[in-house]
Amino acid sequence: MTASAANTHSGEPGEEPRICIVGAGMSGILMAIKLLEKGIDNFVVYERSGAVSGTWRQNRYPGVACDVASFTYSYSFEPNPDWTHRFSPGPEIRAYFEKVVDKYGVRPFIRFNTEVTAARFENAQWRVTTGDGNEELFDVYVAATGPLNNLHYPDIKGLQDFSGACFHTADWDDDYDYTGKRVGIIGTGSSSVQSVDPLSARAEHLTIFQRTPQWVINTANPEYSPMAIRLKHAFPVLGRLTRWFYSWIGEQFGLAALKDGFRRRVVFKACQSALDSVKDPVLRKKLTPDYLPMCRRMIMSGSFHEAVQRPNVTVETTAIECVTPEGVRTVDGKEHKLDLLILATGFFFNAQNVKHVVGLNGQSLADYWKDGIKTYRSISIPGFPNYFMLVGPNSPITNLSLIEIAEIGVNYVMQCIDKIRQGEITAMAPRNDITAAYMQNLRNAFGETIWTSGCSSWYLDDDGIPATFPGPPSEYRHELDEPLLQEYELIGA
Ligand code: N01
Repeated sequence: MTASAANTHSGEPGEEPRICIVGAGMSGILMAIKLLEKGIDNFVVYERSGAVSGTWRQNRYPGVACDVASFTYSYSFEPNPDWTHRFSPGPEIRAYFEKVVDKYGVRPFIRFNTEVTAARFENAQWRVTTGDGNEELFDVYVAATGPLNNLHYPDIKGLQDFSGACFHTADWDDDYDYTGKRVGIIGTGSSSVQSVDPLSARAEHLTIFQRTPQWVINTANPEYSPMAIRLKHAFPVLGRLTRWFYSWIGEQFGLAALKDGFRRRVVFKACQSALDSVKDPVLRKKLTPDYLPMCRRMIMSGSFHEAVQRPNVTVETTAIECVTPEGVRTVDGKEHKLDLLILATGFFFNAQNVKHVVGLNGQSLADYWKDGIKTYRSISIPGFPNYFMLVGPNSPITNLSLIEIAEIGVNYVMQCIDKIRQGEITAMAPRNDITAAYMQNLRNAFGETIWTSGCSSWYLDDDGIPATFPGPPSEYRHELDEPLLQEYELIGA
């Protein structure tokens, strides 16, 4: 085991703090770019896989695409006139990040295939241990691990005994050809809904095992013509206007979730009309949720309702009893014979996977959060100095561009790093009383939102408290405009 103290910050003005970024996905890449822009190169990006782009590397299932418009799902400083669709396919988004990483010179700073297994705050620094047994010291720790990357596998009897192919949507077997196969998919979230069209187009039969129906908004996904792309190259203002328009739509959508009113009625109407396009009343009834639209994350798809009505698609609503070597048996005794079983069963919310992070006085983050997640403005945590989260719990993680949210967070963290560089402080952790008051305000505000109207969802913790932000993105931006040092415990000030 080695411990490297080289290049650590002495606390003297002008000294460069050493920064650790965990995750080379959308927000980790962004953090690295902004550090380099400021001339800071004393940082490491740890990436547990062998490639960049996070969720877009992990999710390669058929039909994977962004569910917010591409012109908002790109860095504000790196517009991409070449997006081919309104909601671009996953591989195109992945290629965008690969290109950006090279253009901004981030790749040499990434340690690929290196997982952070422990992070401990001791002697005013973060001691970071990786899977290969190495240890390094850092002044600042930036968690850029995204909200959803730890796969949830269902606990279904017999799953291990299935003799066909079986994989999670976020661990897709690229070599498996499902053409002409009998395919089953467990789950009806965004991943499942996006894949119903391509799967049913080639499979002999597709059975969707549905435990809970979902509201799906019909969102057309037109391809941009070569002429439209050329125009966006020639007149970059067109791309900026498109971005502004979809950001505005996102803001309206966010407001619909926050309070009752005409925006909410528009969304409800759109959901109902998408459902009404299902002609068979039996199928329509199966697909009808018993909770309000937007209570769970809204699903966007331009192909689901048409695809689910194909003759080779069955929506099975009888509960699963077990998986057998041949397929799935439902509790009514029916055997569904399958060649491929897909687990579209989602993720553990990342905030639940923080056992390896230990702050002041040896307290683990898991322990600090054992009675519910508490954050200061989504970005930092009392007792965990210089630990910053990008797109952390209590940031707006609903149907918005998470790139816009990450940019707000990175701007905030950069200001904190600047204060450390100036020698104003060595370390900062939010005050307990301020954080408690902040969380109380959030809880009070959640009462009016759609997320607490009665549904189960990955947004909610065990007590039914949403892990999102009860305000529009503009309010979040305002909250994270600049660090308020009086709300922090400061070390070395
Ligand atoms: O996962 P989910 P997802 N037996 O958690 C079912 C983002 N995303 O991967 O609802 C039977 O939504 C579970 O049933 P129930 C997006 O933020 C983005 O689809 O709990 N069923 C549910 O139907 C999204 O919200 C994009 O009753 C079981 C499903 O599995 C988030 O990822 C694309 C079960 C899980 O749905 C997660 O979406 C894809 C069991 N034992 C995803 N266990 C973009 O477009 C679970 N289920 C960017």
